[in-house]
Amino acid sequence: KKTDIQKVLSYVDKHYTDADAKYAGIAKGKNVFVIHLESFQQFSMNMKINGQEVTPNLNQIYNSDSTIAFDNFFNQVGQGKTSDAENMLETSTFGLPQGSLFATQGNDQTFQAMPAILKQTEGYSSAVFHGNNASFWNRSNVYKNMGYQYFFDASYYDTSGDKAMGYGLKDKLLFNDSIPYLERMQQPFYAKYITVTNHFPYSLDEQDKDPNFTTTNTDSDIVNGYFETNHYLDQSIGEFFDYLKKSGLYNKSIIVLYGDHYGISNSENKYLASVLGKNADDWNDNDNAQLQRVPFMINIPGWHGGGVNHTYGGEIDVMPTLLHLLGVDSKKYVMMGQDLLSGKSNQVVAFRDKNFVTPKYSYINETIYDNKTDQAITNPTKSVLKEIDAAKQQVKEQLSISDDINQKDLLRFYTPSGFKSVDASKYNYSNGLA
Ligand code: GP9
Ligand code: MN
Repeated sequence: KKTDIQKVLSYVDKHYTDADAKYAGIAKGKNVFVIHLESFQQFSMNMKINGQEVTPNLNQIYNSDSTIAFDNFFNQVGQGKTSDAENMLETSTFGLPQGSLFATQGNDQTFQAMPAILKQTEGYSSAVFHGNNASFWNRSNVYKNMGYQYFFDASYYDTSGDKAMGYGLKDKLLFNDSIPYLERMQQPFYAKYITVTNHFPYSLDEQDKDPNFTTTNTDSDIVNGYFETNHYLDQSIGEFFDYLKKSGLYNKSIIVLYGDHYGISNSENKYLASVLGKNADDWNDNDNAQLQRVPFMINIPGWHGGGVNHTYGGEIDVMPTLLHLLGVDSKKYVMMGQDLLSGKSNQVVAFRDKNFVTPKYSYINETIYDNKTDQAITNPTKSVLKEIDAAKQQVKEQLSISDDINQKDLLRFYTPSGFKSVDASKYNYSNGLA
């Protein structure tokens, strides 16, 4: 077991990327909002339908020079879906090859996660706001092991009648009804909001539809509904930003927004093709892979060095990127990802099934694709093969090291210097801020 963790630590050491001085610590001491955009994909950004923007508020954030936005950022979830995304963002390790880590191992897993690290290094308090029940994805147990101080789940809000649907409290109400709790939190805080309204099957109550927004007219109700719930989610973000600005919290905070995974499944993508200006007839596996892009943006009010960054990366890379922005020395933490702003990340994006995407090529179900032409390379040259083989090795190693850590609970055997193990019994989520 000692040798297992040694292997992990030498991997971590070899893959560590130093912060770029341009970004190191630019958000030090700020409150952090992490806004989880449920099932939200990158293609909706800046998209217009019938001349209207689907997500005008998110677009404004995306296009702002106070925002670092990524347009080659991929979701890397497996069967754990939302819970895998959360796990990657909080720990920079992957979900499991099968099932959900949260659900199967969350009760007594050893985590060295964002809330505990930020508490211990910079004195942050922490909370999750979510309109579903605490037991979904076993969150209440996992969050305690991650060191979350508060979890404001469905029981903290009025979810009666038409205030909730599908997976819980509607997003506009989640943001609005969380304010009394948020305002009592000690600053600086790390606050995560998990939205739910933009979740399959993408239906909205009539009164939640914007009469000024008309969606697509494809043969798929899923696709047409998707843009409507995208638009609702976007409005909820707009309302929350209005509140942040009015309350003065905005200038003391940074806001991280990310999409957790696809909303439109591969089988439905042919209906999406026409909306994206593509041909459904020659749709291939690489088209599906390229659609695994989701937003990742960091809005830093008062700072103006932003723009759209084209670095390839994924959810596994958020934690190292964020820690450096917050001025936290991250070298001693066990992370499978790399700082996307370091300029030194390897840009090989692993999917949970070992397929992968790089800036030049994609490797999907044993086929190599050229990203310039989107066509399969049937007779790869020696040099292409060499590049692909090297990337294949990297992906295999990254996933297997991550699985070793999680399946064997290896962090039991390693405590970063100065880090105090989380004591889950300290947390009780039923009494809020009392
Ligand atoms: C429910 C939500 C949905 O609480 O987070 O999870 P998903 O179905 O997307 O994994
Ligand atoms: Mn989800």
